[in-house]
Amino acid sequence: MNVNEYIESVLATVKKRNPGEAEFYQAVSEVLDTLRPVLEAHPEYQKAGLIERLVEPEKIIKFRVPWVDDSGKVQVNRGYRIQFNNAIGPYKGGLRFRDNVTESVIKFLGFEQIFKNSLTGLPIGGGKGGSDFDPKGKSDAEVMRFCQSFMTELFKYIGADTDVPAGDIGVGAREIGFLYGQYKRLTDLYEGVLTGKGLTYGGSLARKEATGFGLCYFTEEMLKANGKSFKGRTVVISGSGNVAIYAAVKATALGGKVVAMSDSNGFVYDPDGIDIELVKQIKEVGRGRISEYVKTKPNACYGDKCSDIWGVKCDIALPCATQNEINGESAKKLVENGCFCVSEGANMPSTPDAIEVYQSSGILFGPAKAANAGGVATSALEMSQNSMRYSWTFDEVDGKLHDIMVNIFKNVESAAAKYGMPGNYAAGANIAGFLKVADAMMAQGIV
Ligand code: NDP
Ligand code: 2IT
Repeated sequence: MNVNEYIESVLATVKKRNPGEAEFYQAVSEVLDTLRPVLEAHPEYQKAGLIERLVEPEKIIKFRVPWVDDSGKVQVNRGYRIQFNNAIGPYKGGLRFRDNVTESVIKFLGFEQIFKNSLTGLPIGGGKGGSDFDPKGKSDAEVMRFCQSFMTELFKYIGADTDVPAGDIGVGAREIGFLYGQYKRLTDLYEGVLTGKGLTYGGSLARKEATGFGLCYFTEEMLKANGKSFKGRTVVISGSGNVAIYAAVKATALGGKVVAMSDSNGFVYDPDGIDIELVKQIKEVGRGRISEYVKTKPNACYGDKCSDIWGVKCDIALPCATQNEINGESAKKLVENGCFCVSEGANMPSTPDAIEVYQSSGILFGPAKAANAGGVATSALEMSQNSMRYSWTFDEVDGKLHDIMVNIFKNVESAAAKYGMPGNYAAGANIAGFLKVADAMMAQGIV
């Protein structure tokens, strides 16, 4: 079987074995498509059935999460933890709480996490989990009861040296606190089993900022390599959660002007530049809606369709909300309006059609696996600090994060060039992330 036939046969098996799981299939085919030259150069991978093993999660844990709401009614959600690959370290990856979470979504996220975690250069394997529970609109007491029920099952499968979950959409400091409290109660262990913890109980300085800051460090490096920078550039950032807010902070600090942000209901455009403190107040403190922004900003306007944010004229777009939020049509709008760089804070925010538009129009494209790896990298730094029973200062962690992101860019850039696709950072990220995992899997035998 030649390499093309090999890839086609693996994809056919993925489709058959995971019926209807569109997001998972999308993530796998995007990666395999870019690995052709690597598989040509390394026939031993095919012989060892490496790709067949890589696309099959090592373990899928799926469970009922019953809890009682404030009115006394019993609610039932579904919990997941997918331990995808631990060739290079304990499973590591976030938990997502959102009503649209399915096994396919967790699988795509877990699969991408393998390569992202490898790119960080730190010893962490790939995993992801979550639930179709949405904390939005729930009371703190309801969120706590849900988190306690979720952890009552999950704790059996995780541990500081086994599998270390963290946050993602819908899981922030509040949820991590409740989850950690219940883990400790069930196990009597005070260990670094979760990252993104509060600063008083083992959290790392700069973890909250890390994904957004890291995204901008990576993007600045990519811009620099192409003779550009954030300075004086107009920036559009989708989302207004953890990643989006700190991307906005850093993009502004690097000289960019952020003019639009969004949530799942709509977007705001502020020609004077987004007031990030106000966004923090609305979203982090008030858990409110981005539409509230225009109440205090008369020059700003609100649009009630979140995808219309891609029609706002900008130089640099940083999608930081969710998967498939930029389709081919939105990508075309970005290009028509002069956008020259798209760098992904969210996981898989661009559809395959959108990526084709970027590539055919020569846009600088920073793929999620590389561009948003700063969050999990800093989670790994939190694990190190927990193991040492020590804490680094903000500047120490931020400095390490910066170096990690610069290194990721360099590795991605050189892998793309080495395998004949210079400037194709999506291919470079997949290849550089894959090679370390592949090498470890080869060394460890057929497991
Ligand atoms: P948050 O829950 O803090 O924020 C999510 C934001 O995205 C909110 O503004 C939310 O709006 C918006 N959003 C969610 N779903 C949709 C949707 N279907 N359409 C439009 N907007 C939507 O999550 P994070 O900021 O942590 O995560 C954002 C993205 O970054 C995700 O793709 C995540 O996987 C990725 N990521 C996160 C990392 C982290 O460290 N947290 C690390 C690496 C990647 P609303 O307020 O209406 O819900
Ligand atoms: O997608 C991601 O990399 C995250 N949600 C962060 C995972 C982590 O373990 O910090």
